[in-house]
Amino acid sequence: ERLKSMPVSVPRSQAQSHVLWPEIDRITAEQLHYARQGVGEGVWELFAEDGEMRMYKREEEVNGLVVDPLKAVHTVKGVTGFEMCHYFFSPDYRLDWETTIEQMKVLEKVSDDTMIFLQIHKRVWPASQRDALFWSHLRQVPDSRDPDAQNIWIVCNHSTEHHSAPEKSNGKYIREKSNGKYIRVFLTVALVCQTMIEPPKNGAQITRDDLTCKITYCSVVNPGGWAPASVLRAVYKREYPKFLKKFTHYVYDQCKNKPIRF
Ligand code: 18C
Repeated sequence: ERLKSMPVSVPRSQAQSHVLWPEIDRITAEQLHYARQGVGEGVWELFAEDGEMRMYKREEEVNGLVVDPLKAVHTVKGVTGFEMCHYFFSPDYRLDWETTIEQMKVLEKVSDDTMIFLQIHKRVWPASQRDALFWSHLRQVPDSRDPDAQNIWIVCNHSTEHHSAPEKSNGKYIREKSNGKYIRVFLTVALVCQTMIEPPKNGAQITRDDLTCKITYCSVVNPGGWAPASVLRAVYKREYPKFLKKFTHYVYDQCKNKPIRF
């Protein structure tokens, strides 16, 4: 009885005193909820499939700009949800797996689990080059009702503003020469990962063979300015599957000879 009523202890983020905290907290919770909803009911259209990976989209436009929401599910053996989220969140590994980036900078380290990033992305012909400024937050899912909750982690990325990189002039803070040529995209992205453990027989130690990571990746990117719809759709149909395959292989490779981290 006593155990039942004990709160699940999830460490509180040190980012709580930051001005962005209410927004970070709210959007992360919303994205978690959204990620956990399935892809049934015919609203989502499958557009890519490879092994365990499935990618779905919904075609949507806002003021003539393509903003198709994307939802992907994947299952990867041998890694934990924490490991996946750690490699997705940390700036140290970003350039190892992120192939759409030209430059990346941490504008502010709010705390160990919350940072503000500025990224310049590769240009896609014939559109203008894009940049993205967003907060990124890593957390363990605090939900005491779900017995598996301790095994769920989320990284949420969401566009924001920052005094050190106003729109249209930010390039100069990374690059010597800039004339404010970047169009800023607006993004909301969530990576939610759950570790499933197959209990080893006769109480043996858990090894990587006993682990399966269930991944959900959700993304909405508003291109922020003119971009031809057909090119944009062709780009994301190619780039999202490429990303999820490359990223998950990368994490698998990084982790395979290291101790398991939950
Ligand atoms: O989630 C991912 N990465 C995170 C860390 O970087 C973060 C970043 C999100 C990416 C936002 C997209 C930025 C625009 C990119 C411009 C296009 C670059 C393509 C280059 C190809 C050589 O959350 C993983 C991201 C996975 C890949 C995303 C591709 C998204 C395409 C969306 C198109 C919208 C931009 C319009 C550009 C004009 C195209 C005609």
